[in-house]
Amino acid sequence: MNNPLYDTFFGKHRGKTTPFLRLADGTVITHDGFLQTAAQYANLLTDLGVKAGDRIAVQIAKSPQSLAVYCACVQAGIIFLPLNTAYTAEEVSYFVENSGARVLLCDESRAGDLNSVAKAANAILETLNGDGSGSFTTKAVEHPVRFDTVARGEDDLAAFLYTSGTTGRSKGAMLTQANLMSNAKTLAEEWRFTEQDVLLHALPIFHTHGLFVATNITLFAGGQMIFLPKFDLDQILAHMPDATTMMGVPTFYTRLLDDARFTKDLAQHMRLFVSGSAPLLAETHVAFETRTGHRILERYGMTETNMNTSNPYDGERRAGTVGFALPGVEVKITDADTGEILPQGEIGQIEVRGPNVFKGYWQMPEKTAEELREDGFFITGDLGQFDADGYLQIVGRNKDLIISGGYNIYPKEIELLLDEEEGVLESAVIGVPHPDFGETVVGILVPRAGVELDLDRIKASVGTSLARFKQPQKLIVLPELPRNTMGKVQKKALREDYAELFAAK
Ligand code: MLC
Ligand code: AMP
Repeated sequence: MNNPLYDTFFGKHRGKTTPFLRLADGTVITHDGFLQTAAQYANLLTDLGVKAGDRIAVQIAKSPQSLAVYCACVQAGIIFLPLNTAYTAEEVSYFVENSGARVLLCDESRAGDLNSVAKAANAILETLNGDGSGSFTTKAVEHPVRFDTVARGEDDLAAFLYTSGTTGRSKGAMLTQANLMSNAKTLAEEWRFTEQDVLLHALPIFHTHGLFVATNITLFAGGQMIFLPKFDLDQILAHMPDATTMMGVPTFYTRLLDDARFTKDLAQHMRLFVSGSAPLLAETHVAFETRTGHRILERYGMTETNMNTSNPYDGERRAGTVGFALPGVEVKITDADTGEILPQGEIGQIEVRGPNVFKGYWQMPEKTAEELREDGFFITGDLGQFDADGYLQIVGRNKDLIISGGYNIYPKEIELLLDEEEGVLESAVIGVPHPDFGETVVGILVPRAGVELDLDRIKASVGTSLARFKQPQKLIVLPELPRNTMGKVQKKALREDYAELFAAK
């Protein structure tokens, strides 16, 4: 059957007994073994009544099995919707309802919480744990290890990744087969990935970076991954000698540099280190080169577009920049008011167009129209400029967004919750510099007249709704918020006031 994404990433590895995944405990999973598990899952999902074009929501720990669910979805034409394992039941409930997911797959420990979520959304709840056990596995092993691949076209949807918005509610970015294939092919070629490569994979696989960049490139090139459940310094150091490449968010690199065991010797044989998802400080770039002799390759992307730009593999990897537009991708800097292209060197909004750019937000045509122009250019919400040699520099954001350890956090979502707390008149949530996460969340609260706010209670209260990584690390009480003459809250001033809050570790 013709299913370009399956054929390009998975089908071509059928029958190969070569290693695909190496686990921390030494277990090796071959390409064919992986595909057989995925085929069992595809059979089971079909048995459960899930059809091509349906969605399944997946909130499970990273494991070979969870990756096989992705493969099963591609093979059966089902739209894969991975979710951050830190999301609360309240957060998951929104994604399941909004996407109309037919199945919700979760860890057994969350089943109690999520049962009612699935029920309310009319979805089937199945469990799959980090060790591969669970109701999903028990049922899947009864199924054949071959599945008739469902025919799909390049324009068909392969995945939804939810991304929050400045208005609070998350939007499901619809990614097609062509989006994923074109980007994986381009990146594998640009970064010279081959079947000889062994990628040290410690990123989560519920986001673009770990799934669509790291994994898809490896699948495309036919290489292997050392597949670690999460970033753990000891494990990274232990497995680096067996790897050729690594991808990470800046926090990975600052943590490595903070450890004296990370030496030039340990990194010498590595072919490539890639960074993205958040700004890599120029000083980290320089410190990394000083320590290891390697220049980290920084690239720029986002959920809606996969990767847009990259520093060159050959040629100068310039610190503080995200390089050049990838082949086939157009990048322009425009005036936010007029949409006109600005002269080289001027700061403006970054717009991108190419086969990597998503199809729109699920059932949100107005939101799609606000960000995706009719001519195909996507308004990223990032601000940038081209330097004299054409390298793109990201200088800020036109959107109210905090990036903490590579996770996006939209202040509006937190402000809406804080504003509902008893005694709170209004709130402002800002990102301040943090030595480990790059930025972290601070909430500023203005109490109603005469009220003394109980900050511990407020923290606990928002904690029941919000994933841990979104929760303010500090709440600060102010009599009023700074505003400009138009009445708009001056977040820049607040960020400046609290810039040093987490300065020392
Ligand atoms: C974990 N915690 C975080 C956090 N990650 N807090 C803020 N920001 C984060 N990113 C909190 C936990 O809630 C917990 O809090 C404590 O830190 C320890 O948890 P942990 O699980 O042990 O954390 P750790 O393993 O240290 O995780 C940090 C991290 C991880 C940086 C390794 O967050 C990570 O892997 N980030 C990568 C994110 C990513 O893949 N982004 C790509 C998005 S795609 P407490 O209080 O309970 O102790 C994208 C497009 C593109 O942006 O261009 O790539
Ligand atoms: P997400 O919506 O989670 O995919 O995050 C995408 C956002 O991460 C982009 O819009 C940028 O703001 C940011 N980002 C990704 N890569 C980089 C980078 N190399 N440097 C600075 N910011 C980045």
